Amino acid sequence: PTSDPATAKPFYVTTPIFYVNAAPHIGHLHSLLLTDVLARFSRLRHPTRKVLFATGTDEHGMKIQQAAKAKGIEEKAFCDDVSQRFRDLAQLANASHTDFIRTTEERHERAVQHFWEKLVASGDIYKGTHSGWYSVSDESFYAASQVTEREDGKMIALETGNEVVWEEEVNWKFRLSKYRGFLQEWLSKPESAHPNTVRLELIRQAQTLEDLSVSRPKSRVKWGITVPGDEDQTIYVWVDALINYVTVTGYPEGQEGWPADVHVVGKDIIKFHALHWPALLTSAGLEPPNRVIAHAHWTMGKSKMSKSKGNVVDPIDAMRNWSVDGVRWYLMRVGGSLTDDADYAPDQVEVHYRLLADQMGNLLSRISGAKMLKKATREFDPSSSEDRDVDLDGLLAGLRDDVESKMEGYMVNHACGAVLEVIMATNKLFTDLAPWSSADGTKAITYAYHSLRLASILLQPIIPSKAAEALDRLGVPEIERSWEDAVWSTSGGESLKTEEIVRRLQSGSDRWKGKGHLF
Ligand code: ME8
Repeated sequence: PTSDPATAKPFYVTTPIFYVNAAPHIGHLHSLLLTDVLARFSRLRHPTRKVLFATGTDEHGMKIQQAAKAKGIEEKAFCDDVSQRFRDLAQLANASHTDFIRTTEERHERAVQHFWEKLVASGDIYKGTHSGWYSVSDESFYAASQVTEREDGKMIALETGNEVVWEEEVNWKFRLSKYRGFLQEWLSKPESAHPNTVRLELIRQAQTLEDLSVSRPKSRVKWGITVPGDEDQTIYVWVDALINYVTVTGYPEGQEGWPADVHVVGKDIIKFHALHWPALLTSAGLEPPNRVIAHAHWTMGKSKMSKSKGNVVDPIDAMRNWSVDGVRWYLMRVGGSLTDDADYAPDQVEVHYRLLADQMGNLLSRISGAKMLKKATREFDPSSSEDRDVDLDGLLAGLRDDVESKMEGYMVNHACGAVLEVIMATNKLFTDLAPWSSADGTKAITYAYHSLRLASILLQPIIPSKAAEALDRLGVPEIERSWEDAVWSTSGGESLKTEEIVRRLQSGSDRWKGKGHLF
C-alpha cells in the first residue's frame, strides 16, 4: 500500500457472513450497515481508491444440516432460500457491497481446499482427538460450562435440556498454540483489533491458546467441505467460513485487495477473527488482516435478542415501517458504538429519525420559500461582526475534521451526533435572527444554507438517499458533493455569492415542487 489513494491497493471491508440457519434480524443488519458506512466513507474520502466490500452467507455445518432436516428439505434448497433473504435484505437496506459470497459456491470450495493444503504443507495439521459433552439429539458438543447435572445424576445441556455424554472423536487439529507469540505481537499493534479493551483481553487469551480441532467426522457432519485426502472428514465450519474473506479476493489465483482493511464483526465472534484467523492466514502463507473491529450488540428490553425469547426484530419490517434511512439513522446514531450495547425500542426509531427530520427538514423549508429568498439581497460580509456568529463559526469550521476523526475511530454514533448538533445550533441561530420579521435575511440564509450543505455531504455514508435528496434540494451539483467540499468558513476561502445560493435553492425547490417536504 502507498499513501497515494489512486495507486493504493483497494480498500477491502467485510461483514461477517451470516448463518442461514435462521432468518435475518436487526443485528445482522447492524453489521451490514456499519460496514456499508465504512465503505461509503472510504469512497467519499478517497474517490480514486477502489473499494471491495464483501458480504454473504455461511451455509455449512451441523446447525444448517439440522435446520434443513427439520424442514424436511435438501440442504442446498434450504440454503438457497435463506441466502436469498440476506441478499434481498442487503439490497433493500441500500448496502453498497461489491460481492456477495456463499460458502456453497464452487469458487469457495476450491479456495478452502487449497488453503487447507497450505496448512498441511506448513506442518500445522495433525490427527488428534476432540472430546467433550455430546448430545445425540442435539447432534452437538458442549463445553463444560454449557452443561449441568440433573437431579437424577445425568448430565444435560443447559441450552436444550437434552442429555449429554462424554465422547471422544478423532479429527484433524491445527497447531494454534504455535502462534501464541505471533498473535501477541500482532495484537500489540493498536490498530489490529478494536475496541481497545477487547484487544487487551485478546492478548491475554492468546497466551493460553490450545490447538484447534478443525474437522468433524463425516458420519456426524456431512454438510460441508471434505478434507482434501480424507473422505471421512468434513472441514470445521468456522475454518470454512473464515476463508470466505480470501475467496472473494480471487484466491488462490489472485488476492485482490488482501490483506483486508477492516473485518467488521459482532463482539460474539471476535475470537475467531482476531485469534484463529490471523494464525490460520500466517500458516497458509498469507498476511493477517489489517484490522478487526468488534461492535456491541443490540438488546431488546435490555436482554439479548434471541428467537426463543421472541424478542427478535425483523429488519425488513422495520425498514417498511420507518423507511430505509430511518432505520439506518437509528442503528448508527444509537447503536453505532463499538463498546456499549444499545437497547432497541421500536418507538425510538421514529423518535430519533423525527428529530433529524425536524431539524434538517425544518431548516431547509425555512430557506426554500420564495418569500424568504427575496430577503437575500446583499453579500454576506465575513469581516462584519454583525454578520458573523462566533459560536456557530467554530462548529462549522471544525465539523468536517471532527466527523472524519470520529469515523476513523469507528465512533459512527458520535459522527452522527456532531452533524446533528450543528444543524440544531443553526436552527437556533435562525430563530434568534427571526429573518421573517426583518427586511434582510442574508445572514440567516447564508448560515442555514452552508450548514445544511455540509451536513448533507457528511451524512452521505449514513443516510445515502436522504442526503442525496437534500443536496438536490439545495441545488448542489454532483461534483460538489465530495469530502473536500464539506467546508465553509467565514474566515477565509472562497464562498458562494448570495445570488448563487438563491439560484440554487430556487432550482432545488422547483425540481421538488409538489413532492412535499424533505422528510
Ligand atoms: O456468527 N446485535 O453468523 P450469524 C448486533 N456465520 N449484532 C448482532 C446481534 C445483535 N443482537 N446478533 C448478531 C455467524 N449480530 C457466523 C459468522 S464470519 C466468517 C462467520 C451480528 O448469522 C454480529 O455481527 O450468527 C454477529 O457477529 C453476526 O451478526 C453473527 O451472525
